[in-house]
Amino acid sequence: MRPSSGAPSLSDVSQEEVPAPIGMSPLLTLPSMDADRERIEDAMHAAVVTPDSYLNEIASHLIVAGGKRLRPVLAVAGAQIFGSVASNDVVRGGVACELVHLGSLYHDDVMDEADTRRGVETVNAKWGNLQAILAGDFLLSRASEIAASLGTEVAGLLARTIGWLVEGEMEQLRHTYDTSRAESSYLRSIHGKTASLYGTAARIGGIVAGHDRPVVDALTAYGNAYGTVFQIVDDILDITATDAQLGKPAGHDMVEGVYTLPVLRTLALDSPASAELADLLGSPLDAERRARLWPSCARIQASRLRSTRPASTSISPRRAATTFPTPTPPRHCAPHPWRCSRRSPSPPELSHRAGPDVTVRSG
Ligand code: GRG
Repeated sequence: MRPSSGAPSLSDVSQEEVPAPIGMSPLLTLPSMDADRERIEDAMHAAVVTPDSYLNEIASHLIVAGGKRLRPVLAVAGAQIFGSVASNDVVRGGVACELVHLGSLYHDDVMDEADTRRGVETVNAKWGNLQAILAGDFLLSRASEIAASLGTEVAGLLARTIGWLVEGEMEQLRHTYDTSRAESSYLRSIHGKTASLYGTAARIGGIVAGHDRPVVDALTAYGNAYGTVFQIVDDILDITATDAQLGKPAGHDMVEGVYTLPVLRTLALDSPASAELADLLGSPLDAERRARLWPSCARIQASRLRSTRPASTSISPRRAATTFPTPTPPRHCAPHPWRCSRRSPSPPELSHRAGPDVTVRSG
């Protein structure tokens, strides 16, 4: 049914018309970043080497396939804010975070029964679920080993962050096919599953570089905000980008019952697009409802995340990063403010542009 509002159908807003989504992170344009990324690449490959050639191949599969390496990039950028060169330990700290990210992708692809990632076959599709789970565990073990070599604070922080990833994923799981999912649940989930690892990467960069605590805390807040925005953009792209642009199937989240911010905002609208979407979602899709999903997505694009709520409910990256319950660091970590609050120190002027400038606005 075509809505009377004149909202475009899929033929009006084809996937081809969507602009290429993946912009270059400003972090990658920092002066020394080309050389630093080579160091990161070498350290990534070195970290997963084992005498077992079978495990070697499986554990390095997604590393070879590519990836942006944003977590180590953030650690290095955090270490360099006063102009010094990042040490090898900083690079290794960032690599530990990237290995956690990678291990979580191995497990996530098993849970989702995913076939493609980074434009190649997933580990589970190529070798099987058991191999993917074990290789994911191996990546986590290597990450832990590196973190332990950097001291108890880094080791404790990384261990706690793995817990946050699981908590974020569990929050998402708890609300599968829940069309009345609150935005607070979405924000809690993306903080755990994505933003916390970015915050930890930036924090480890600051700790290992020996920066003062207020600077380390500011870097953590920056990393959390960066990761929050990153995930919101990722969730929008899941609806607006093509399979080729993503390197994995688009629209996957909605089909799997994971209702993210653009979907929740659309459902909250008093509009034909909202009514149509609500009719489609709420349970696993049969073939007929699945076929109607893309045209509905075109209308989500057309709605441009506008909601009927007043502008005061807008989520800025900073607000989004400060909305979650404060995670508690492990006991042996020095206490630190995990979110910006009036009591937290103001972030210092960073010597580079601060992350993607994205605000999700209503109204
Ligand atoms: C075993 C650590 C562990 C966790 C278990 C499965 C799970 C709990 C968590 C998965 C969390 C998850 C898949 C979050 C999504 C993170 C995300 C935004 C991935 C895409 O990151 P990019 O764009 O990917 O940085 P590349 O390919 O560039 O590395």
